[in-house]
Amino acid sequence: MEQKWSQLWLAYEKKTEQGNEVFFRKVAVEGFSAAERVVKSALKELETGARGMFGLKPDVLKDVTDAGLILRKVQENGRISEEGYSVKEENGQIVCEAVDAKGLLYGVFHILRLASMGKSLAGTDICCNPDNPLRMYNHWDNMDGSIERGYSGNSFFFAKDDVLTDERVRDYARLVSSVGINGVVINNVNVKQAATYLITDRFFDKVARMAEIFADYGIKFFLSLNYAATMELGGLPGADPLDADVIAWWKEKMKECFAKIPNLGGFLVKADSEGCPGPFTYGRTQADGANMLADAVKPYGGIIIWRCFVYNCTQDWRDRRTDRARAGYDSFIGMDGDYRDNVILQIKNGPMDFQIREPVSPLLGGLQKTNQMLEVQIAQEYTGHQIDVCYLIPMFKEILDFHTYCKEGADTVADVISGRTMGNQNAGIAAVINTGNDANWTGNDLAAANLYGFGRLAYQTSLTAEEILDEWIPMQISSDKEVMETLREILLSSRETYEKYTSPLGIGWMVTPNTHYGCSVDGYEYSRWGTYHRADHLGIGVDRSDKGTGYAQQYHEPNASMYNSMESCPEELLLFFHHVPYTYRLKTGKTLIQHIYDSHFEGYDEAEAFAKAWDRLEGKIRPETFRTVKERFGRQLVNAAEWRDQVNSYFYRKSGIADEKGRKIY
Ligand code: GCV
Repeated sequence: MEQKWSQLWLAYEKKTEQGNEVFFRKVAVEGFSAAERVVKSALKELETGARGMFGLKPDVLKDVTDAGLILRKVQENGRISEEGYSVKEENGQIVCEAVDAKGLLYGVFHILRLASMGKSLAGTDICCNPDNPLRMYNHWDNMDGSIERGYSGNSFFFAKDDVLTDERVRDYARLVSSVGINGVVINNVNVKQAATYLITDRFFDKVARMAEIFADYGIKFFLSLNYAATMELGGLPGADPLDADVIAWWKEKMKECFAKIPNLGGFLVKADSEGCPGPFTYGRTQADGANMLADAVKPYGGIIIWRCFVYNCTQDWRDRRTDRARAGYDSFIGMDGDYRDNVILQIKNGPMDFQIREPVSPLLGGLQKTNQMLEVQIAQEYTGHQIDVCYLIPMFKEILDFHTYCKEGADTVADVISGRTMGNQNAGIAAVINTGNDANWTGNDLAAANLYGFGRLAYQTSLTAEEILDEWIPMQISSDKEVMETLREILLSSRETYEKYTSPLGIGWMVTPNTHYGCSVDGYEYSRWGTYHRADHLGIGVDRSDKGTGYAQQYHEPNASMYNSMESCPEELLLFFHHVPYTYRLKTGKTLIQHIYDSHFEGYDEAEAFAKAWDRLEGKIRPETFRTVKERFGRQLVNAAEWRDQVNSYFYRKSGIADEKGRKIY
């Protein structure tokens, strides 16, 4: 049957050149029950891959002697951990070992990946264990089918206030488990209307059915909760986390939820944020709210993932003492160590909101006795709406590699969120996902590199951005050498290019309010959202040093001092931390204003070069992909030109300083 949607990197086109098919003819399962649901999925995946690549259906044998591929259960042995696997070719047989079925499934996907990349399986000898216990995708899907910050169609989980459980959900589960994702939150953190009822009989049956599809692929199922459900569903007058009736209601509700949805892992909660209710309303702390829910899910092994995106979104722009960047830390740091073991605080990578460049949130590693999870966004809300190309894995690598100085020897963000710093298991990484029901899932075909790459990075943090592309490009786009090289070049520089033509030096924002696509330099400048650039006729940037809002002091030393001084502050974040005169000389010797001009001209030129390089690949790429990506490059160019012209004209008029190179500025 012709599928209505693409299989992305699981498309498995014919790949006979490496002679890998010998391994796929006969498969034996040893120690695992072939009837176990995740093992069954692993065998099914092998079958799909073998059919596509070699046109054959593997026989499943009981005896390993004749098998080309052996799937073997082993005891935990210091080499392979839970959800880990090894793959080794021995005397013409591929042996995949794992201690549990999830590890086995990941091992099978690894074998398929190598074959699909066109690598020979002969001589394979690898062992992989996941770096992060929790590796999650967060959907911001609404029950009417819309997706908050979605740029690739509508939801494939919901439509018309109902839950969908069709083959697309299964294909989604296959895709994300193939890159190692083990948890999915299906609904938007802004839980309203029908979504509040996901934890009631109105939807339990369908939700449980969907959760079972995920269970087949070793994925735990999570829901976002409405913190005020006690009022909206329970008829109680409030949601005070210390109120006995509220506590009792949630206890009963959780008992019901875990009974009705066996594959439920727990809940994600956005509280006291952007209009969402929360414990602050009752004079309680974030810990009070999170702990109350954590106690209710504890008997069922559930976890509460509590978001730290808490800030005052009704600030007065004239108020220069309130700094949105400070808010997350100020709201959570005082209760470090007060959270239950089954609470995880989920922290956005930066203190603001997924800008093209922000410093790492000081809460990460600032908290030293609390479970932490990193939240990043592959939905390109502020990074080009999946119209503009923006490969985000290099940014995520930077974040993970950042030294927080929280503990000698294990202080990077990667250490903190993997559990290495504190020895905790409830930790991990989540991404706000970029999918929708477009046939290609991600709007721009090239945005699938982020969908693929995030999962791979979450599983194996040491993978480089280049290695991830070397896996993804040949599987989904083409293994042609010129295509590989061109795409590698475009994708690896795409984040910096986007930064250059939008908002360099860490200033961020300057986007069209609400939609967050396109330039509007002052769009948010005189509004309540707390996202200012503070440009005047002399300079630009926000003073967050000890003479300004004091935000830089939220970091451990030596980061606090580094950010505090204009001289030692990394220049790519200069305007995030300092208000800088246009005449200030950067390390390149250029003045700030000249840097702004140059960066925007360069950014546009680079985007133009991407479009031209793509054009040269015509005939080497599937026509549909070629055409749709070409169309997006065209739109990216229009966007880049608008940004360049608006930003340059704005700062030319503000500063009165002309471009040294005399280029066209309006
Ligand atoms: C889901 C930003 C986005 C909102 C989003 C919010 C959040 O403010 O613009 O759409 O809401 O972040 O992360 O909760």
